[in-house]
Amino acid sequence: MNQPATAAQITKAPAAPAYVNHSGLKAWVAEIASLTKPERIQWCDGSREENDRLCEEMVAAGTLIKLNPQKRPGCFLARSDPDDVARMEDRTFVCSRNKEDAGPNNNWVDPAEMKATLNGLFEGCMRGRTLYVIPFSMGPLGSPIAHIGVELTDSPYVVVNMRIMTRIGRKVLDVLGRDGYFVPCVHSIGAPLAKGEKDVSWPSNKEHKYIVHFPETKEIWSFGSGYGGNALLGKKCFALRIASIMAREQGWLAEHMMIVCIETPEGRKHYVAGAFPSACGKTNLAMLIPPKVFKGWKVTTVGEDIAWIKPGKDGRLYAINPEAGAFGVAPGTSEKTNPNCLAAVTHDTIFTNVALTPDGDVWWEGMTKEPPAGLIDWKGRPWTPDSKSKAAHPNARFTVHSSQIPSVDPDWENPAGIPISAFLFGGRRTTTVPLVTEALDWQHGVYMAATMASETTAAIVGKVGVVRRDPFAMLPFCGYHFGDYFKHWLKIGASLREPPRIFGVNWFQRDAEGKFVWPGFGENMRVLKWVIERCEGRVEAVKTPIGLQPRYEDMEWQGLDEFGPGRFKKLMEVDPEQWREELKDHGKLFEKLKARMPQELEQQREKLRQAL
Ligand code: SAT
Ligand code: MN
Repeated sequence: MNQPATAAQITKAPAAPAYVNHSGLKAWVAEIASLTKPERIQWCDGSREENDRLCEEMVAAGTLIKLNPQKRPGCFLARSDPDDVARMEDRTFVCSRNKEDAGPNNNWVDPAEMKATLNGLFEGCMRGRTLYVIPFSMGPLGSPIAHIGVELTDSPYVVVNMRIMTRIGRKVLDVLGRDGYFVPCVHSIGAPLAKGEKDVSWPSNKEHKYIVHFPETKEIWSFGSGYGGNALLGKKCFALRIASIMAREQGWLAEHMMIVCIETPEGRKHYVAGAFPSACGKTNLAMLIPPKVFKGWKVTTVGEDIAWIKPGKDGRLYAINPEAGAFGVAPGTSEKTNPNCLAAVTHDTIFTNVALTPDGDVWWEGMTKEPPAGLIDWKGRPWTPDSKSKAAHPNARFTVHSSQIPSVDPDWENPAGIPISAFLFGGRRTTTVPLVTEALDWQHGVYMAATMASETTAAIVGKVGVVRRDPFAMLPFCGYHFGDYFKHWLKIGASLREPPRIFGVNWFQRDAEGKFVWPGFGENMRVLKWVIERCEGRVEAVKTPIGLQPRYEDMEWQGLDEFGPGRFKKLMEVDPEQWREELKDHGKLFEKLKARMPQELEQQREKLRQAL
């Protein structure tokens, strides 16, 4: 597939629009078209008209259901195939020339072998369909931190989602110019249509699914799935897996982090970036509304899933949100947990796999206490509270443009990025990990992040609720060996004059009855305020064997009366027994990564062992 198409093939392909000046891009599109054999090629200009036309076509095809314009203007519901509902980690590959470079954290296949497989699968795979060309920018157009990709796809659902999630179309080609660099991303649902064959509402390939990255050539090839991160290739595939490789080569960081701005009553702004695994509340944290007692404090949203971070000339780290929208988990989103998010999705939103109400609105578990009567579930079947399954799929999503989020930060598109004051790292842990712990220094912080773990969620296909090590919340997203990734973090930290402080957090501890101990959501502001005050050097901290913790009296407790010092102490507890177990598990991770583990982290582990 890397051989250029023959002249005959290229002349057969329809000409690109006159505004396309990039001959390399035109040749590549022709090459992929001659491999995949689509019925037609459509260059996406990113316009509203184009979007509306695609939506209309998808409504006619049954892929989208138009929601009630009185209730949700500009909104649509998509129902995916029940076999195509989440990212598939076991079908995701990093095909570097050397197996070791991909690391034990990635599935690896020899690149030549994988290319042969893909060549077979992509041969004629777009027959009867349209090949859409989507030029997209990850990051504000022309920002020195941004990068450009081009996705070729046979899914119109992908086009309309990419238009929300990234900046697409003509304006991107203007930045790309005649010979600018782009990351080539090829996607097919893998469901060619024979002449006269009737299409299904969510075509995909039941037999074969591949999400493949080639680090050396920075190519992305995805086959068989039309869902989320498997298909919207700007997101996890480019902005994390390929970008993490580019970042290492070029001296920056591509991270699975939300970014939030916290402004003190005196008007000092602090930007905090936080890494949490998929479906662990990054979106809620990024859109948090502080409890009433935080008079004068403001929280605004820069990003809710991914951060690209570069060292600035002043020795600080500057971050952008490479995305332009959110692809967030719907279930659990309510007036109580995330009012900003609910307000964002009142119009111009694409919902996927949520339930439909009789009056053409949407519903999901956790939206309201009582489900409305007459629901249709995500599979299109009538649903009542007595039904055995959920009305919305647990990984049901909304796609919404960031500008619709009421709390969006005025600088969310600042091309220079915003300076980071602190990093948070948090997993979903029922026990062991305290509410908040500050690292003693950068190296200790890298150790904390490298050893974080979380219980798995419905965002990935597989078993839910299993504790697994998920370093930096990047386990499914780091495009190379984790040992090298840790070294890269250590190196970046050492180069900074003002490195951000690093904190470990855990909102998810449960008591013996299985109830959450910490109320979470807006109340997380109490932790964030302490984090900010630490950054400003205004409060002391208590040293424990695993790091620094707040004193009870330094946290704001007004309005959370049930939290006396006793309960707080429980939340902050470092149980030596549990931590010795934890340490053993850290050891297992390090053992797996041994070939490339940095010495510094081994030393950190030894220090922790002694402290315990
Ligand atoms: O990768 S997705 O974008 O589908 C969702 C996630 O895992 O965060
Ligand atoms: Mn994510």
